[in-house]
Amino acid sequence: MRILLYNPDNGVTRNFMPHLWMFLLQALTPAGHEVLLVDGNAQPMDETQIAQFVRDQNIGLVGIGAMTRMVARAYRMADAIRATGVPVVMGGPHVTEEADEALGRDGGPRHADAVALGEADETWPQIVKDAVRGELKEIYAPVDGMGKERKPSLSPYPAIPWDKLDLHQFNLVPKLMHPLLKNFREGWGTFRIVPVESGRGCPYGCEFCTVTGFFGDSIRFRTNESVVNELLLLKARARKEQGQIAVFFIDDNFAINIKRTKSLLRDIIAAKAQVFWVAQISANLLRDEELVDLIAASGGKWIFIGMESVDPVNLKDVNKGFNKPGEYATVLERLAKRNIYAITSFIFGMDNDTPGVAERTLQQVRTWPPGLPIFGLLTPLPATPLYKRLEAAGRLTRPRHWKDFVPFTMAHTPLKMTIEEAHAELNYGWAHSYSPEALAQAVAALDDQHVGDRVNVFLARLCFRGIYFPMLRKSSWLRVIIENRRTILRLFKEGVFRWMRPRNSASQDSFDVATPNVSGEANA
Ligand code: B12
Ligand code: SF4
Repeated sequence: MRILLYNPDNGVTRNFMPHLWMFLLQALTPAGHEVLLVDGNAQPMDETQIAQFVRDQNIGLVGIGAMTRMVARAYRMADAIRATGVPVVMGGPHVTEEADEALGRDGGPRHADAVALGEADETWPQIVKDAVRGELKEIYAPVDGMGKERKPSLSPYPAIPWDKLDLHQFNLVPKLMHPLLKNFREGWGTFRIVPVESGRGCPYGCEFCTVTGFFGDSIRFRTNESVVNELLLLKARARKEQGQIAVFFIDDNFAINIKRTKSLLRDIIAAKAQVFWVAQISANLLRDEELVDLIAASGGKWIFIGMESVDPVNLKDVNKGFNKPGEYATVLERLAKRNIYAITSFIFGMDNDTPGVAERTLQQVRTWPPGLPIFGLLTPLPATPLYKRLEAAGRLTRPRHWKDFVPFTMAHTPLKMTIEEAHAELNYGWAHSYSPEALAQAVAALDDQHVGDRVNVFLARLCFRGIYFPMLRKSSWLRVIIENRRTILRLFKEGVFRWMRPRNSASQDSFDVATPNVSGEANA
């Protein structure tokens, strides 16, 4: 059977990274089937096109995964596919919480033939077998013989054949630039950000977050060896293609068990498996100097920190009191000292927020080493404690907000400002952090750093701008490039100047040249 795994586009920007679930389910598909992957962010299709694709490719089963914000789009695509007579299975966090909605048991239309609840690592092979026999059940739940929920242990973990997969649709280097860039330094003909997980679960239970409910509060880890082997495979592929691969460790809190994270990072260093990587780590775990040393030595370049608010009252309200705004600056400086940058994520529209919250937040951000501030609105995602609290208090203005999804629009009224005021704060945060002046300042603040680091920060800011300001058309990119021409020209001149200078042996551009020694254990 030919199976299509499809991820709907988010309608705002081209996603910079493919979704892990597709590769994982592909690797877990029983032998004898062919699995095609289509990510709508990289290969946009409308309903007619996907139905045609399914017919042309003789697809026998379609799997669709979606977050809440993409689910309305996912349902429309599923409807078009089911109209061709091909069954659709849906999975992921949204339909796990709202299975009745997907199956049309809530009085609305039916969108899926079957729903995979929770983590589908163990149920997917059964789903495929049932589909072959034409005997799909409506619900697949990961349970043991006693009917108790069972979480995959991640050990063993399926080997994703990164060396053989067709990753064409996920190359971030424009085709035209390939011949020019493939011979630049160690090769930049392709650049891909690849999701890798080293563990699942988070015990913190922040009120707005789906993760603790979905993955559970007990954490499961892959073995170090399995992660290291995956990195080596990715590194070898990048080299073969004269390109680059960076890894996004998608664990919700990559350092949740510091001892284990250090041991993994040491193993990565010892195996020379370093690639540049990004991970999410909460600020409280970055107090450990040795951990931060190991992050730097193992290739860590960007750390995503869910700061959420600079107001301790807000943090306590959403059960994130372990974040201490007073230590944010110290943590960021600790990272910056090692050329590691932070993606600092903030939420506006919290209950203690008042008009002016964006400027108050930016006043703090401006005192920190430059990184990537990003902003969102407090969103009641289905089944989260936040959703339940707001529902019980009668505060939801759009209880099924995902059915009529509007990006960056609140679904409840904050306590101390109006919905419109919250939207204005969000807009202020983005506009003042991603204007050409703000980008130029971020680059200038790194004047004492290697030009590669400045280019890194600048390019990342350009890409992250697209989270909020639609960047789907080539003309939007062109406009942004023109607006930022002075900074681009400056970086270009410096880059050319540096490129023409002979390379010194301690170049920061490649991990193959020198591996810093960390606490004397790097090569242990
Ligand atoms: C990486 C990531 C991202 C990446 C993008 C996604 C990508 N390209 O991978 C980035 C950083 C861009 C991102 C952004 C956002 N994200 Co995000 N992200 C994640 C994260 C950390 C990992 C996703 C992952 O790969 N997980 C590991 C895989 C194995 O798990 P999985 O995807 O759930 O898949 C398993 C099952 O769900 C199931 N399954 C999934 N799909 C399917 C499909 C079929 C057919 C079947 C059978 C089974 C199945 O099987 C898989 C194996 O068990 C998750 C948290 C988490 N731990 O999952 C949040 C998460 C998915 N993100 C979330 C959110 C809210 C967002 C944002 C809206 C951020 C925000 N707060 O504003 C944006 C919006 C993205 C956009 N514009 O498209 C929420 C989604 C909640 C929800 N109900 O929708 C999550 C769960 C985190 C949270 N705080 O609650 N995100
Ligand atoms: S620490 Fe992060 S992943 Fe864990 S519950 Fe809080 S927001 Fe979710």
